Amino acid sequence: MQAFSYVPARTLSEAAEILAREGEQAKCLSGGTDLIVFLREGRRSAKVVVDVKGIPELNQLSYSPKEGLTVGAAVPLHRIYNDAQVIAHYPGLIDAATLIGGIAIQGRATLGGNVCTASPAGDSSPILIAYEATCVVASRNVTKAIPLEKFFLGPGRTVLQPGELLVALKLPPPRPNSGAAYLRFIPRNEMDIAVTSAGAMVVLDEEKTHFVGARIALGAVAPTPLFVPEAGAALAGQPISDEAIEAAARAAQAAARPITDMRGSAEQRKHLSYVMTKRALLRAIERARGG
Ligand SMILES: Cc1cc2nc3c(=O)[nH]c(=O)nc-3n(C[C@@H](O)[C@@H](O)[C@H](O)COP(=O)(O)OP(=O)(O)OC[C@H]3O[C@@H](n4cnc5c(N)ncnc54)[C@H](O)[C@@H]3O)c2cc1C
Repeated sequence: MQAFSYVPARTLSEAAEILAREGEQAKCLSGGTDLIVFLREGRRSAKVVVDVKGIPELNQLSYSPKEGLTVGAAVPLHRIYNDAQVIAHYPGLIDAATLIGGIAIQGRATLGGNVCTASPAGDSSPILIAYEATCVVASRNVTKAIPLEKFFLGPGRTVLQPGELLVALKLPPPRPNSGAAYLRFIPRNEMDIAVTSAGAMVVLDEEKTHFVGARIALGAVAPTPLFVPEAGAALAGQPISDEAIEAAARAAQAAARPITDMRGSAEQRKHLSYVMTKRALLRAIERARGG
């Protein structure tokens, strides 16, 4: 592995200062489950590795009915899926957090690192997009908020500029009568990367007979995690019916533009976009109805 200096940052301004000074040659380290592998394989290079796990803002995990959920970028997955508020209010996030790697990986890996790696197949992105997550991004001078669906540019590429880091992901409070779910298709039960995945969040009316709205996102079917607003639009205002769900699943399938690789063919992924969207929607509806 290429030699690098290791700097454990204690404050946000210290990290931002180093990132601004070192530019492209500085990399943030959270759990290291991607970064260390990438550095070892020569897929990333770094002169300075800035450990961000000791920065308080990146370690916050808080929920309020008014503000929703704040997940610091360095909060490991095990803290997220063991958190009573996340379990109660964001079950779709639990679906994803418990799927990533195995127990050992979940002890270190973070949602922040998962989205910053920007894998099209990353398991957290579809459900975070469905939940309308916003990225809080900071640099030496500025803090800004970016909707997650606008965060990705391509495989391994995000809108983050040299000198910027992800501080937290913010999810709005769950709407009344809403439910969400995340599912992925993999050939084995665990420790594998999604062939195709879907995250869905639905909002139902008071009677729970009609959709008020929905947000659907897919994984591993495009160069970035793919938000499909057409699928949500196919549901808005419609009665909950097989026809409406079918229309949304077909819209997701139409939006998917997958490639063929060692994990699956483009044709299989197109089909899976339909199947996984349907299943994620059915689970989200069940949860919205209290199931
Ligand atoms: C055995 C194994 C199994 C896995 N299984 C899955 C799986 O099933 N599903 C899945 O989605 N992933 C899987 N992964 C990958 C998953 O562990 C990572 O994507 C993880 O979530 C990244 O988080 P991290 O904290 O380890 O990030 P790190 O490795 O520390 O960082 C990842 C990237 O993000 C950057 N970064 C980190 N924090 C910040 C920040 N605050 N601001 C800006 N940039 C930052 C780093 O510089 C690096 O480029 C697996 C990995 C392994 C090793």
